[in-house]
Amino acid sequence: MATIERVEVLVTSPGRNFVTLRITTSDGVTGLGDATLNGRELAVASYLEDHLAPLLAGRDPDWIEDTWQYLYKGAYWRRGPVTMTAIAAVDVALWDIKGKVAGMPVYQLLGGRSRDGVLVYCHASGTDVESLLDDVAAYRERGFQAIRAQAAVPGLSGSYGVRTGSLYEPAATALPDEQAWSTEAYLDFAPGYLAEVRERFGFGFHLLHDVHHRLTPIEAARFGRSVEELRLFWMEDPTPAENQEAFRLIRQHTTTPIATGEVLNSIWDVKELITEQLIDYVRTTVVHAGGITHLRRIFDLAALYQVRTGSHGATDLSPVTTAAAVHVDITVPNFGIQEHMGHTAETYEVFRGSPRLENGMLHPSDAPGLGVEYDDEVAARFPYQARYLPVARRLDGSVHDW
Ligand code: EZ4
Ligand code: CO
Repeated sequence: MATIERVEVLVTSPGRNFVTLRITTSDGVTGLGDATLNGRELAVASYLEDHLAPLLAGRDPDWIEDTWQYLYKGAYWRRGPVTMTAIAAVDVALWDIKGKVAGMPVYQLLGGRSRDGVLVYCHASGTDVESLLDDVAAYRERGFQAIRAQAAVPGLSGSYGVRTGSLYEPAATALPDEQAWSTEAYLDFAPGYLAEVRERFGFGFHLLHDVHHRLTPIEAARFGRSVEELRLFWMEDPTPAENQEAFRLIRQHTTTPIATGEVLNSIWDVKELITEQLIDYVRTTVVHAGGITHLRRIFDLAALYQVRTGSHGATDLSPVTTAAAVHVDITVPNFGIQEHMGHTAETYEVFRGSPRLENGMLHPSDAPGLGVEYDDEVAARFPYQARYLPVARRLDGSVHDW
């Protein structure tokens, strides 16, 4: 029997921070798992290094389900992003190892394909409407079939989700950037530019929009209703989801499809959303929702209620997560769409072997395991840098209450 021999926590920042777990067995097989929790990276690194690594040494790497239960139930403290990201990293690394030992890509271990490729959506954004339209045009030319559109609200210093440099990166400052926000200004502005996108480019592609949890339920209901004719693929995170019941009110007022779950990390966090059919797409992903083992459980529950998948895939999810997500996505019957933003060239030097992107679809590697390798030498050139997500303040100076 092979045993887990080495557990390494690797931190690198090739344009942004990534925490990666590498497990090596006594047979010399290695597996990778992403452990990146944007803005709270070192908490997960410590959880893995100080609390999980000592428990993993000597265990049988074959026992993935048992290891998941042992780490989750054994913690006593349940759920939460730090715990679930740490467990996810272990889980994904063990799936990678299992695939390498079996000589199969992970998607084969999960039952094999349900589809030819994984439909992705990209991020178009603009500091004004014209630059957003240019960006949409560029992504259309590159063959993307689904596009998220965000434009900066005029007069507001911080409109979350808008690219300012060459790469979209909301965690861009050494301390949290405090940005002004006005719901009224946003609600007056956003439906108009989404309409302009449809006017200019028509309905022959999927159009998405991310509200980033910035509306109350009744405001979200009004927003959803006001864009119904634009036939959005979804409106994302219309309101925070700690209170799952809040989505019922939105649901009662609009047929605009609803997606949520990128900040949620367990099946319990999405249970009412799914079983009461309050959402159309669940956005939990491998890295923050307990790995492949737990994510499949969420997706299977969702399938019973005609809720489709739409996993988070922003820049803070490493190429290890992209690969793992695509292995899962290609197999699940109720797959909906996968977010894909891509990474810096430096990131792809550290993580080699990402899924292939063609005509707006991602294709998993057929190499055994996940198909991603980590280059320690390149990674060492990019030390950790403190980076935080912004905080929004209302015009009266208070931290926003959503
Ligand atoms: O705010 O990944 O849909 N994508 C998003 C992202 C998230 C960041 C947070 O770390 O909303 O931009
Ligand atoms: Co989002």
